[in-house]
Amino acid sequence: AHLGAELRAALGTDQLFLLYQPLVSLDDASMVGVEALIRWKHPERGLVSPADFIPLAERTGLILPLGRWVLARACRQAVTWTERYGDAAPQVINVNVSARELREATFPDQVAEILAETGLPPHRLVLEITETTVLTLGASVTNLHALREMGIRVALDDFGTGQSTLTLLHDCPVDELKLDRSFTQSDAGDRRDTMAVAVIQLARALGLDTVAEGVETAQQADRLRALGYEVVQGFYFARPLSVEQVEGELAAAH
Ligand code: G
Ligand code: G
Ligand code: MN
Ligand code: NA
Repeated sequence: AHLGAELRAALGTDQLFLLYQPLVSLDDASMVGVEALIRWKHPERGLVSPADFIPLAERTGLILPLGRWVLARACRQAVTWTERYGDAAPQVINVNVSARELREATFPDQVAEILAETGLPPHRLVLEITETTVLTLGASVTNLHALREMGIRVALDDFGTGQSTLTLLHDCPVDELKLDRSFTQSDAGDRRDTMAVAVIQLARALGLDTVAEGVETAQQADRLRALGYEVVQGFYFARPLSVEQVEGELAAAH
């Protein structure tokens, strides 16, 4: 059958599930948060990458119910972990949001409903959007303001790979910059490393938090620490983990 139709049918089944990649403090390697990442285990095709099915879901509009499901599932999981593991539980839950979702006039109300249903405090939710998403937002920058007024945090994902960055930061209300992994993974002193230097200076000047993505080696972690980055993500510290794997780590830290 058609992949789009199969994705529609998969919604609400356990073919779709979330993995959680830790956000780690460079200070003490503690798990300060997790990013929810969707996975689709197709019965015949095996694991289908979200890089393939999210664009499809965006084209068909299925991203709207799918995105609501991701958000509700992730918020509920964060609350469950806090109930079980207290302060050892990840403080924030990051959820990726597509342009199509953010453009919906009802999106802030939907998020508010999910927070009310799950009991997750708004400051524990971080919505990740891309520069491209913001550029296609148009009038719906209103939605970003509404979400931030509710106390929800907004992060610019893959920061540095999009366009019109400075204008965008001026016009668009965000709390956090996620340095794209192409800058994290460079060698000290090369051109891309210079971007890592510039981004933390920019973030400090604007009062924004930072996360450096895609840390794969101890050298990269040391370099980022020296530059002043405090929170990172990447395979060197942890891959996207199943619920059971996260709970294994939390039980050890509890
Ligand atoms: O997890 P992975 O690296 O395979 O993700 C590939 C892409 O899919 C990334 O750009 C990531 O942001 C995106 N992605 C993963 N999960 C979600 C989700 O729940 N919603 C949206 N909109 N994008 C997601
Ligand atoms: O676009 P976004 O930043 O949301 O993409 C998240 C994706 O990045 C996840 O699918 C995850 O698998 C991938 N990822 C996370 N850490 C690393 C890393 O250290 N190296 C690489 N190459 N990919 C990573
Ligand atoms: Mn992301
Ligand atoms: Na990311």
